[in-house]
Amino acid sequence: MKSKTKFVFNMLLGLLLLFGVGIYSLAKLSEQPVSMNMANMPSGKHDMQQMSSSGISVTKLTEDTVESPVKTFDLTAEEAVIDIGNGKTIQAWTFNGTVPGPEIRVQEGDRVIVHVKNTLKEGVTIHWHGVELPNAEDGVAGVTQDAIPPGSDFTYNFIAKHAGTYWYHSHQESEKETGKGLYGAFIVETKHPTTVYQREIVSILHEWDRSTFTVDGTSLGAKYAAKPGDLVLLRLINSGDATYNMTLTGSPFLVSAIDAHDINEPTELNERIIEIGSGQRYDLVFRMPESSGVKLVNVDKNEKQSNIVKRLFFTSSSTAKNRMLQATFGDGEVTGNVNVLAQQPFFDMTTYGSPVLQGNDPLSINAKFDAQYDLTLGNMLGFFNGVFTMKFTINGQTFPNIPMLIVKKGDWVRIHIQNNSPDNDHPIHLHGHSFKVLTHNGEPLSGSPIYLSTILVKPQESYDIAFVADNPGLWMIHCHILGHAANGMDMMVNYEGVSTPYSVGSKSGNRPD
Ligand SMILES: [Cu+2]
Repeated sequence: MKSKTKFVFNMLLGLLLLFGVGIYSLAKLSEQPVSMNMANMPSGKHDMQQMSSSGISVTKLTEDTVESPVKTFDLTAEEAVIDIGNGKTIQAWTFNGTVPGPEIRVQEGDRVIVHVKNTLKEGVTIHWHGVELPNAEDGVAGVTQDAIPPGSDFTYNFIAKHAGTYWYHSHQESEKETGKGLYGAFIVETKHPTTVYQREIVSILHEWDRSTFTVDGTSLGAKYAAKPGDLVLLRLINSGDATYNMTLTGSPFLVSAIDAHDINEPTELNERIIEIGSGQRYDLVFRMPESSGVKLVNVDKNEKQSNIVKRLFFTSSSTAKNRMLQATFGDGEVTGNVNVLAQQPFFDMTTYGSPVLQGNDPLSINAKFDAQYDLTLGNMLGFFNGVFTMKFTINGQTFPNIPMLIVKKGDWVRIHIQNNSPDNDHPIHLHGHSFKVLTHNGEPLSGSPIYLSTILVKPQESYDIAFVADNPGLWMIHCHILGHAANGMDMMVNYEGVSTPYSVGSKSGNRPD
């Protein structure tokens, strides 16, 4: 080789090597530590960090010993082959052999005792989504407990304090395990019913491999018996990742509760389209017509096509547009025209129902807050835990580098959430608390007070939310599109002075998302 050619060749080789080393070290640098203690995450407030490592352990934050009626349940995590219709069977991970798992139904004030046995080959937990319970019962692997190992068991013990629609799911590798079927409904009945329903129906919406959609475990369309004139309470739960655009046709309806919180003076809606974010629950009330049926349908609002990057790296954030997601009530024909539903407007929780006197609900935009935080949500291509992928960020960072929010017991906390992702919904879920929605895109709410445990933040939208820090512990706040959570979008809300003996990472095998 001529010396000049050789020189160029060597230089190119050197550059290539440098590039390779660069990529390798970027990937390496993004790898998570083998063991992370969630009480000692970066906070920017060093003194408080010290306190949290020496304070009360989450294991001590258990339910009071007060006497309550006891309801006991047994759940066994086990593999089962599930027929979801349309010729498709799933090698599912189940509780007690069914998907959804058994409905757990108790009364307000009951002590709920759930014995969980794990016969799977991997660890599991149960998280009680939306339930305000003591931290030790929250079921987050590596934060409030170790994942229940194969062949072992674990008992959850808490009092169901507030009536409403909730659900449960595994919070060990939650994207995989909830996706495979480890979920079910948790219903807390009110002790003082003000309305008598002739029918009560629980419908869980789920998706499988981002391609098959089921209502109540079937893609064939669920069928529910109901008689003419029946007043029906329909509890809708989104256990999937996508946002579901759902409406009822054939009867006007009320949204009586969202995320287990009653709406004040709900008004009648006709074919209004409800966007149900992952993890959210909507209670709908309708009366069966005299001779026709009622149908629950998924509506395609002709959203823009997902772009190539999204298709390559992550697709399930797009809105589910699938006719499999439907259910019929009663035997009669449905009178509404399903094909024109897409032109109906969206339901707007920020103007729905009536306000209450402020004295009865003091959390407001004018209240004095002890702590205020800004969370800006986004996504970008990059290395996350050693892999080049679409990562989902809060304030530009990914788990575990997102500084935790630190609160004290009794604090009034306000959080501003802005979604800067160009086309990803982010349903943000706070564990252990309900929060009040104060503003939407800077505008105060004008209808009923809205309390949620998961808020669907659409692209370019913002919300202010507020909560009272009345439940000490180490609590996750994360996107409930579990694929986003698994790619970085989760962080902690930690009370000062709470520690955990558990850790997240490959050493313990605890992976909450
Ligand atoms: Cu998200």
